Parts: sequence; C-alpha cells; structure tokens
Amino acid sequence: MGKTTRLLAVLALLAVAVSARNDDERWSERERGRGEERWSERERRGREEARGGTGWREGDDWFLLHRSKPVVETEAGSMKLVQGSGKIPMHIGFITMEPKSLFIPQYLDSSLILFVRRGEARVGNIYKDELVERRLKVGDIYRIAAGSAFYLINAEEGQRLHIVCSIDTSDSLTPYKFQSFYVAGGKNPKSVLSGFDHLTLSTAFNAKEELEDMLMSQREGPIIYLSNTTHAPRAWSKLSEMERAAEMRRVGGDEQQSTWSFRKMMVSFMDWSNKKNDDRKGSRTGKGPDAYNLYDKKPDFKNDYGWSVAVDEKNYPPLRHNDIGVYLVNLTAGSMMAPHINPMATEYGVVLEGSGTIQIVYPNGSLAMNAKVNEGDVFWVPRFFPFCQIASRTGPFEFFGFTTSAHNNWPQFLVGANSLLHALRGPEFAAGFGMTEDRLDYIIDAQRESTILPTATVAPPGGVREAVRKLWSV
Ligand SMILES: *[C@@H]1O[C@H](CO)[C@@H](O)[C@H](O)[C@H]1NC(C)=O
Ligand SMILES: *[C@@H]1O[C@H](CO)[C@@H](O)[C@H](O)[C@H]1NC(C)=O
Ligand SMILES: CC(=O)N[C@H]1CO[C@H](CO)[C@@H](O)[C@@H]1O
Repeated sequence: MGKTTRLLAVLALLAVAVSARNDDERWSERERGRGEERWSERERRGREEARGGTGWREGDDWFLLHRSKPVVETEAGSMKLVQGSGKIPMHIGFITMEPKSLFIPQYLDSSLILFVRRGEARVGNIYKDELVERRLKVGDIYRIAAGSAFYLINAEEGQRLHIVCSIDTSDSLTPYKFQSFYVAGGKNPKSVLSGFDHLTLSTAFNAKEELEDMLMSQREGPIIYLSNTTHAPRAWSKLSEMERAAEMRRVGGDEQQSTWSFRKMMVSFMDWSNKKNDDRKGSRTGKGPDAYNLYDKKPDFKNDYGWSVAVDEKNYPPLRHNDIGVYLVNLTAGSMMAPHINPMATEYGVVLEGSGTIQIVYPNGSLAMNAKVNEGDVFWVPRFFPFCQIASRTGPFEFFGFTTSAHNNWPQFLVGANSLLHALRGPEFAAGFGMTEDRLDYIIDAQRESTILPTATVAPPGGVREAVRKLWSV
C-alpha cells in the first residue's frame, strides 16, 4: 500500500471517528426492551422478514444480515438461520428451546460452535467414539464437529434456552449450505435409519416389529417436549433395550466394540430421557473437551469505558479445527471501540444487549455503512475494512461474535493511544496530511485512551475537533 493511500485512509477515518460522535450525540433515546421479550420480538420479526423475502438490503446497511430464515419451527422450539455473506462459508444460527424440550439427535455436515445466551443446556455428543455430555451455562462456548452426532436438551423447568451458534460450512456437501441428518426421528423429522430397507435394518438391529414402531412414531418435528408422553420416547427406549441386550451378548467377546457409536449415544440418551426428573446433577460425563466460558475469562482489554475478550485456539483448542475465533465486547453507554481493522479475519457480530451503531468504511475511504443495531442483530465486517462500534447513550452495548481466524487476529487500531498513527508519526507523515508535525501531533496526542474510547463529552474539549475541521478545509 502506498503511503499516500494510507494517509488518505487515515484521514478519512479521522473524519469518520469525529462525525461518528456527532451522530451518536444526535441519537435520541430509543425505546429499550429487556430480556426474553425483546429477544422473541426479534425472532418474530426475523421470521417475518424471511417470509417477506426482502433479501439483502442494498446500500447503507449492506453489512447487516437481515435475511433470516426459519429452518426448524415446532411447538417446543425453533432454529433460525442468518446466512453468511460473500465468500465466507459461515452462517449464524439462533436456537430457542422451551423448558423441558429436546433437539432430536442428529449430525450435520458442518461444524457448530454453540454459545449459550440464556438458560442452561445439556449437550451430548460423540467425541472419538464416546458419548460426552456437558451441561452448558450462560456464556459457555462449545464446539461440535461436523459428522459428530449430538443432541441438545433444555432440562430447566421454567427457563427458555437461547443459543447462538456459528455454522461452518467449509466442509459441507453443498457449498455455503448445511444439511442435518437426524439419527432419531420418525415421520417428522425422518430418521436416516429409515432409509435402509426393512430386511437390512431388522438384520442390523436384530429386531423387527419394534423397529416399525421406532421409526414411524415421531411426528412433532426436530424439537419436541420431553414431558409429553408421546410414542417417540417409548419407541426409542426399545432401541435402548435392544442395545443393552446386544451389549450383554457382546460382553467377553472382542467383536466390534464401538462400531456404531451413535447407538451408544442413544442408549445413554434414553436412560436420561426416560427419567421424569433429572437426577443426574453432574455437569460432565465422558472424556472430551469441556465448554469454555467467555464471562469467566479475564478481559484481554479493560478500561473505564468497557472491556473485551477474545478466545482463540490457545484458550480453547477445539477452535483450531475450524480456524474460528470468538470474541465478546461490552461497552459502557456512549463509548466506542476505536476505529480498527482486522488484517487477518472477517468478523461476524451479534448484538446481545443494548443498542449501538456500527460504522464501516470502504477501502476508498468512503463510508460504507452507518447503521443502528439492536439486540439480536447480526452484522459482518470484511477483512481489511476499517470499522468501529459505538454504544448508544441509553445503556451498555454488549456484542459477541466469530472471526474467521483461530489465531490471534492482531486488530490494528487507527485512532487512540495505541494506534497506527503513533507508529507512523514523523515529518513524512505530517507532510502526507499537508500539515506541520506539531499540528498533527496535537491531534494525535489528544486522545489519551486506547482501544475503547470515552464519549465525546468526556473526551478532551473542542480543540481537536476544531483542528480536524481545519484539516478538512485545507
Ligand atoms: C457490561 O457493562 C455494564 C456496565 O457498563 C454492566 O452493567 C454489565 O453487567 C456488563 N455486562 C456484562 C455481561 O458483564
Ligand atoms: C468507494 O467504493 C465503493 C464500493 O466499491 C463505491 O460504491 C463508492 O462509490 C466508492 N466511492 C468513491 C467516492 O469512489
Ligand atoms: C401435543 C402436546 O401434548 N403438546 C404439549 C406438550 O407439553 C407442553 C408442556 O410441557 C404443552 O404445552 C404442549 O401442549
């Protein structure tokens, strides 16, 4: 990149940073919903938008991912998908499960990183041929590999479960799409088992009539209530009995111990769901990676205006497999994540709490997006594009997301005490702006904070803004 281009970009950014603050000041009080209610409202609107089929919104908020489509909708829960953009094979999924419900055992052709937003989840999945079960709490992230069978349970009595997940389709059968294969199921969803012909299956299971029962009963969709004594769980428990019997026969023998690992999962799973009350209090069974909690991690950066954490493969090794990183940022009311770029990764963001503004700048130095976002909104920022996030003045702004790199992403800050401008300063740099070094230094030094910057009112007085205005009129 030539020096002139770099200078132009920096100049544009300075302007954006300054105007961002003005915009934020103008931003009037917005009605601010809370908790559950707000979330389900967003879900509903998302669905409506999907039905309306408006597609990508052009222009101003192209980097907001509005188009969400429901992929599962049952009485007991839903899953909606926000499709990734451009050449990034990643989608964001929102899973909602009512109390005492189950997401039927399945595997995907894509890998998942779950993040528990609200409630508690029990997740079982096959890891290296063994069933691993974990209890996930708010803030936990947990990876499920492509092709690994898993189930999700909301075992809580009165608490809805909300999960946000990334779906990495880079290994999927169809580019940029993912496919579920239900292991359990019946008429709806259809179990992959039911695809085999009768003789094959009954030979494989060494059972007959029970199979019919097992594979025809389920009709309530992929997310079901555990509490309803439908046919399905009863039918599945037959499988469990058959498996146990088979296990007994195998004892002592050395024949194929763990050939069909999801049968093991089903046994364990049935043992659990047959019990009316959950008396297994342990939070983990089986050998395999644990969940990693974002809220337990010491912030990587923290000042009076907010904090941020980034989780990479060093913190949570399973991230290495997909080369995906996870981050979480909490800004106090009115604060700003200083304009920066991700030199290594494209970034996805999901607003968890509060509202704010996302500004993104094109490489040519013009403003690409200046959009207000609220809880549940999803945005993305292409690699190399300068951007910043600004909290509204009404309250803290919390967002989290995924980056397409599991390594340290080394974000480069363009404004603030730790910025590129400090590194580049000197006579050439000042000449690039057509200013004296002193005047440029004056501007650069005015911001003493780094990374997360205070609101305009707390920031140093008008002098800098005045100087920048003069700079523009040159
Ligand atoms: C975010 O920061 C605000 C204070 O600005 C605090 O009240 C809130 O609890 C924080 N959120 C989290 C998840 O820590
Ligand atoms: C900058 O680039 C964007 C995207 O390529 C384009 O839409 C816009 O018109 C350009 N602006 C200028 C001033 O060249
Ligand atoms: C079909 C059916 O009986 N559905 C019920 C399952 O259980 C939940 C509560 O646990 C009810 O709300 C459903 O109506």
